[in-house]
Amino acid sequence: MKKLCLLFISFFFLTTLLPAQSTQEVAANIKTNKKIMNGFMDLRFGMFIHWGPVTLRGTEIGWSRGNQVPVEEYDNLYKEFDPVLFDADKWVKTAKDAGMKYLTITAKHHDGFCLWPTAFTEHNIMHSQYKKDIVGELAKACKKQGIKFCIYFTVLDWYDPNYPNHLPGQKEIDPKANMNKFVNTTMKGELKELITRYHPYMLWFDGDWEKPWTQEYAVEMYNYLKSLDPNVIINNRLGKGDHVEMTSTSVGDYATPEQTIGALNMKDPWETCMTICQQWAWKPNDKMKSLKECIQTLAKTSGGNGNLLFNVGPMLDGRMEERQIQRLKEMGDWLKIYGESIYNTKGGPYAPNDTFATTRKGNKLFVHIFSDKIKSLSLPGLTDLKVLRAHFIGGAKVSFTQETNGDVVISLPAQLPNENDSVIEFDLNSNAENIPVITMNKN
Ligand code: JFZ
Repeated sequence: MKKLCLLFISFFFLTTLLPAQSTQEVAANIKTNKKIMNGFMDLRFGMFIHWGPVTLRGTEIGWSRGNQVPVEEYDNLYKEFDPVLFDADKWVKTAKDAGMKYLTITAKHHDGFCLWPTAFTEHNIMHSQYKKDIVGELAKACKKQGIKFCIYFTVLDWYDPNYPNHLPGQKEIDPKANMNKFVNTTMKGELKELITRYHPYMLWFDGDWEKPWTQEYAVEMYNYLKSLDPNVIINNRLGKGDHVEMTSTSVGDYATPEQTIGALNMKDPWETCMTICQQWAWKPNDKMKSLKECIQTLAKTSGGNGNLLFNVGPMLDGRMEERQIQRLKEMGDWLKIYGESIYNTKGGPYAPNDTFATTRKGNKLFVHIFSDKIKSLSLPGLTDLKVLRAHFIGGAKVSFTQETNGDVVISLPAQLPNENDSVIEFDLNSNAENIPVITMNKN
């Protein structure tokens, strides 16, 4: 009787209470643990790589299919894809020399082409001229050179007949498609291969906005991936909804503002993804960002307490462009001097602007100066603490005064030590990480 009763109670719980639990609550319960997320956020700077057969045309990955490149032509490009100069070690070294701590490759973009030898579709690298496992070689090179290896994977698959949309922006659902089968067989199968073979540190999902993809699929997928690797980090584009900020219904571990620097957020982890040129995939003679823009983007991202996933599109022969390698190296050279004000820091307490950004670590407050037009800078609201000393990283002492209300006024020299971002290191008499967010008055 007792057993029967228990059985009844369990049955009641399973059938009545569990379904009543909203997707929202389920989603909130399954985040990656904080220690792992803190480790990720300490890295601050990673390389995004968008690459595939479409580089034979130099148009945008995925989106140019059926637009600038006819579908029939796009879908056959992989047969002539032969990036003979691809060298995983060189790519990873380029990332390392830039000061990047992780690397994310588009294993599969919306066009459905897979850069690894998957068993789930023939639309993969083994059926190109090249026939080498790009994902595997990058995973190996990252491990060897000591940077974290991560994988971009999109929900979309315009090539697979079971995925209900076959073209960019297609609204009608193909009645012959089978989304359940696509998700449970193809998508899960491919992701299982990726996780168990290459052990990615993070999975960068995309495509949550697609109609056939539901929040229920997302929650189930998150749990499935976590069952394969409980530590794998997952961005918030697995679940439906806002990319820019985490919400109560987010499925995933961190927010993903795109092509724009995220706002200061001391609570939720976030990572801005941004292109070094204009296009995600390689485009000949694409307009490249200046070194100033690159460095200040990284400093502002750190100042807002976020990471920067900076995108490079390698060429059809497998090389990265020399001018991009150079630009990245210049960022790395800046980081060699100023890295302590970026890696392992927290952003804030001020929100970054075009004049300055702040980062902090223990008793140190770092002030990144972007503009050489200012003679002095006021930092308000530093009450209950004392600034002991100040100097430019790698340079001279900085003169400042601290008023009785805590406000600090910095006098800047006519010539700043670095034209892109000169960093002043302030020693405080207490932990800078405990300062609450300070709002600047605009006047
Ligand atoms: C997506 C991809 O489509 C793009 O190719 C690239 O991989 C980037 C990192 O992520 O970009 C988007 C995402 C969402 C929209 C547009 C582009 N959207 O919702 O309009």
